[in-house]
Amino acid sequence: MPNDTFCSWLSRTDPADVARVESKTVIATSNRNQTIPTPKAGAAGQLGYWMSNEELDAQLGKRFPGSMKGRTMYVIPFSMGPVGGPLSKIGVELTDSPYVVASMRIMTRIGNDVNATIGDSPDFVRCLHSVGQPLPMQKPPLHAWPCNPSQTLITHMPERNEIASYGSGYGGNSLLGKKCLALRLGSIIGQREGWLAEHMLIIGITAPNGVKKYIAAAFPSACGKTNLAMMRPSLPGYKVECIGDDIAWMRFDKEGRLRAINPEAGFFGVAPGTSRSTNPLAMDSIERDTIFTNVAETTDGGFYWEGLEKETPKDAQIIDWQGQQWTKGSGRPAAHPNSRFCTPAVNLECLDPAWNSSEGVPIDAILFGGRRPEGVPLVYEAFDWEHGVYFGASMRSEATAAAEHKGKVIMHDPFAMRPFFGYNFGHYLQHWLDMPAKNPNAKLPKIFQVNWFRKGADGSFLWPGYSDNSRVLDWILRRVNNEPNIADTTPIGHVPKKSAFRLDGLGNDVTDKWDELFDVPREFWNEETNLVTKYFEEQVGQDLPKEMWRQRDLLRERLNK
Ligand code: OXD
Ligand code: MN
Repeated sequence: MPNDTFCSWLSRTDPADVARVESKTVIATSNRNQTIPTPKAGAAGQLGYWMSNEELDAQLGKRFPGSMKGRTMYVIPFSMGPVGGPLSKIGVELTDSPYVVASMRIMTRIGNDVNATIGDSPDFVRCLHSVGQPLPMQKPPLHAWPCNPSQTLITHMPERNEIASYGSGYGGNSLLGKKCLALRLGSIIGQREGWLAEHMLIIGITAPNGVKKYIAAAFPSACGKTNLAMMRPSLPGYKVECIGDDIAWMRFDKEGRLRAINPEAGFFGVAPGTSRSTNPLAMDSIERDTIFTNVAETTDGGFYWEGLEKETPKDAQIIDWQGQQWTKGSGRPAAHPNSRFCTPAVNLECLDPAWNSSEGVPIDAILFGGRRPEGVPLVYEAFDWEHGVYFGASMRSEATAAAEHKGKVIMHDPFAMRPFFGYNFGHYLQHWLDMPAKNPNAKLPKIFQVNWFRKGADGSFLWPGYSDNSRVLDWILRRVNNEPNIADTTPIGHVPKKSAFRLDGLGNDVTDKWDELFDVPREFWNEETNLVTKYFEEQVGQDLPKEMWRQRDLLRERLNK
């Protein structure tokens, strides 16, 4: 790639293997209701797919025997979290994909010290992966990317501490430490052991007075988590440092502080939209040691994707993600919308000094967010923990390219975990609700909802986002510090007082839009509440904790007072 000294790699995949495949991702247990809620009669369940252990054995038996024939099988011992740390977990992945080996080398801690930790203990997750194309193949694979999309199946077996994935080489389908272990199995282990495995970034924010606080934030896939995790604040004197951009494992310690680690060791970021203006620090870190997947390439060996137009010479020749000549205006994207960079955490200039700390960092605030073009204010704060859990449970967001969903429909994505719940979402909610009672000395983080994506009547974004999101973080930290007189109360939560919010340095084109940005339209919110009610009834039914109905009722009351 652009730098002669350091090496990077471009992989092109078979166009039929470009994203996570949620519809082929299952959890097998002996008890269906432990794994997924029972949807209302006639409704299709959206909160995970269950399989019986017997059916699973039959499906795996049809796929795995002989599946690696002629290929090299690699054995990868890996640690999620610092090796030997009290919050960390060990896995061993067998795979026939060198791409997976190289990517796991970046995304997890692998090697002999992990082996030493395993010792004679059977307490590790057994992970099996095959691209599902024994040799010889009848015809050579497209782009040297063997896969078997029609037979793809990604399976989790919590009762056996096992994961088996067949047919796909792509990201979350094949790097089994990530979504499979750290989120799906992780959430089950967390429920059992009393901690939380969440689809959240973790950042440290140092305010101009030198005081540092950590926050965790959940956003659905491809909603700007990596950009927030590596933000360069526009507010003078602020510093943001990154612990992780995708997954947080969190547990209350003896002193009642919620401690978080990032179980990963690299970033598997969505490439399109990443640029010197949106995420300069990511751009610096991907100059070397990086595996690119399905991005476009310039003929002089550089990378290219949508969003890099201004940073690429006008006369650059571009080869698209499928290896074809590409010209601007051709009507098709140069890079696949879910194309990725996979880069080691240690490349990142703003990596937090505590990123490798095995006991984790103390979390003072939890944010939930999504892409909401209408009705949802820039930021608002929950009245208490239970109300915050309702924020997470009722999250909705525009679909993105990270999985197989199409179009800009607004989807329910509770806790940004819909594709990643390892067990029944109703029980997951109960686990969150039980945290205060089970940790009586807990210093509960405050909970906030954020939305960088609200649009005005003319269809343009009301808020500049990116580095200016530091203004939102500033207000959040001041709320965490209990600064008086900086919030007003609305039916949906506390919002900033305009006079107390750092708008200095923003033009009138932004500040004049304050009322639109923070409007809480009653009609919209009543309808939103109805949609969430329908979702809870259809998808979660009897498994929904009564506290969620109570929060729904309180919200309706406040809206219609
Ligand atoms: C990811 C995802 O890759 O959420 O992080 O899809
Ligand atoms: Mn993710």
